[in-house]
Amino acid sequence: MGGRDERSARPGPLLGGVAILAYVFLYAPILVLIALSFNRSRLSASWGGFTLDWYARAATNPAVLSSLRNSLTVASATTVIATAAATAAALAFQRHSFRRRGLLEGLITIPTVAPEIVLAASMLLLFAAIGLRLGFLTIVLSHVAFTISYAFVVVRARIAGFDASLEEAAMDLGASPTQTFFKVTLPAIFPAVMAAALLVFALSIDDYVVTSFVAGVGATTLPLQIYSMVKSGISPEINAVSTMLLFATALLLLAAFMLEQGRSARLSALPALVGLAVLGAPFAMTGPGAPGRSRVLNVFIWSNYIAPETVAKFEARHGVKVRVDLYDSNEALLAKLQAGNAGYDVICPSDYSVQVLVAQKLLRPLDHAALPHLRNIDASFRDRGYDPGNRHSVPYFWGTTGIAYDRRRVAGPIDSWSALWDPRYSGRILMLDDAREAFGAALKRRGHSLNTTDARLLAEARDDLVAQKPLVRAYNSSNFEDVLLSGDVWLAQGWSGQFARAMDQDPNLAYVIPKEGSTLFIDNLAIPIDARSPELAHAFIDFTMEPNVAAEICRTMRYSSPNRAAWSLLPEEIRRHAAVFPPPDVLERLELIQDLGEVTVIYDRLWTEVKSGR
Ligand code: N2P
Repeated sequence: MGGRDERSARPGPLLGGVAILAYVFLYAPILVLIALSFNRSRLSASWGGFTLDWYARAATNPAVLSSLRNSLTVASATTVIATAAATAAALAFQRHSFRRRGLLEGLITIPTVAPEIVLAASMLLLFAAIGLRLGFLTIVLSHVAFTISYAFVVVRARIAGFDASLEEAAMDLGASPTQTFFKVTLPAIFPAVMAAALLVFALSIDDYVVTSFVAGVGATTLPLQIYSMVKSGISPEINAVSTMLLFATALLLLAAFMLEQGRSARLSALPALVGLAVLGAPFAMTGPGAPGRSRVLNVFIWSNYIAPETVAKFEARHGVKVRVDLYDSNEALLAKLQAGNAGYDVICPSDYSVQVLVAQKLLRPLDHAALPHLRNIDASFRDRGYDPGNRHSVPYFWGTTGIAYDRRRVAGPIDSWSALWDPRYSGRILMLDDAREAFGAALKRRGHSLNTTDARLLAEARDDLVAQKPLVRAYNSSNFEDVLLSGDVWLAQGWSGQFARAMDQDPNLAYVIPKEGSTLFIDNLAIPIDARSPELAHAFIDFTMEPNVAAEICRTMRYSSPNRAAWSLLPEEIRRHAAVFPPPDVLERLELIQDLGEVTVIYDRLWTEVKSGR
């Protein structure tokens, strides 16, 4: 017969080409990530030679290790609970027929297709409603809730052909139900159960979305840690951690797949064991972690606002552990505190956010007797309108919003916000991912106050930002200075301190506060109303106001210090740095962002319109 055998026919060149492209599309980003994890250079733009350094660093980074430990704990607990429950459910559906079985079975599997973000938000609401404090328990409960469906699908499919007469025979021979389960049922369905367990483990260990909603302080998992590291700049260390996580999950999934395909348990155990070994290796290399300290202070602060060595000094002095979580916008901070149960002891809201938090009774009044170093704060930063008498907050850093640019690539000195709308720099512009700052730039550019509540001016600013969008390479409030340093963008809106640090690394960068004016921010330390260690929180806040400490914080982070006693301790080049301590005529052009009450909602709506590309 001249008929073609479908199965052996080779794909035509077109189909083959498309298939290859699809694989490239799928795997190119991962390959780049893996390659960069071996890159000696910090910058992703250039290859500095092969190194394993980043793996060594990641494996000895205490934050990475403790988040890995958390992830393993959560994933193990989730695996046991979800697999057991799913197996029980699958057996029940297999053995018994009851009304609405199809419907009920469908309901169990819905979470596999439901948007994860919906599940995440509803979990958070549920926990708030029943007053459950966010932490390990809430993460495990949520992970069980979404992995159970996957486990169910796997077990159910595999036992569909399970011969129930074997169980009946065992019972007839006098075995009790328990004996029957362990001697007959379980061995028969074991590969399916193991496959489900490995899948659950893999899903749990790399979940970000759900976890980010329901994790409280101290329960930072590895994916959350990776994300928080990304906020302070993508370092190859993150690429190394991600590569290890990827490798381990892929092996676990491979083992699950092999078991499902009916391969022998022994053979399948190999990838599973290697995967688990990769996850456990950092512990083996470093031995048990530092002895657990009893008291813990949970700090939630802007990224790039405190150096690990400063935190370590406080830990050593007080014999406590300080956990630091990071954020990049006041809105993120407010959302976290408003959801309740956040568990932080010290936070760092900007001026207008202090006002919002005080109005919502979310801050604890400060005990000034416990803050003797408050006197070091310069009078010009005390007793400001957003917090009269510093009853709820003390200034930590101040700074400005401006434009930094690469002098080699940008023609002539920049002096106006309009530069960020210049089509010559299309695709080379970065804007802060921050509603008030982006609108601030658009409003100032047209000569308006960045606190306007005039609907017409706001609509016009929105249109300007929409028109600017095609020129914008990225909206980024976390490591904008790195993006500039890497050469990906030539002009960036951003905050002074990080730009001042970038200027040290690359003398071709310049920082300017546009002539139309800009934002002055004063960021403050404060204590949430539900802080668990308010005394320690006071001690920490006071510590940051000691002259030496305040000087160190300013020296390492380059944001401006409101601490008068620290000024003389700063090196000359910082004291005279125009980006860190701008001259008086520049300061005059600056405005503090104010809380606009109900109008905030309008800013949020218009900003969403800009971002979603109206
Ligand atoms: C630090 C950002 C500066 C804070 N990453 C702006 N209020």
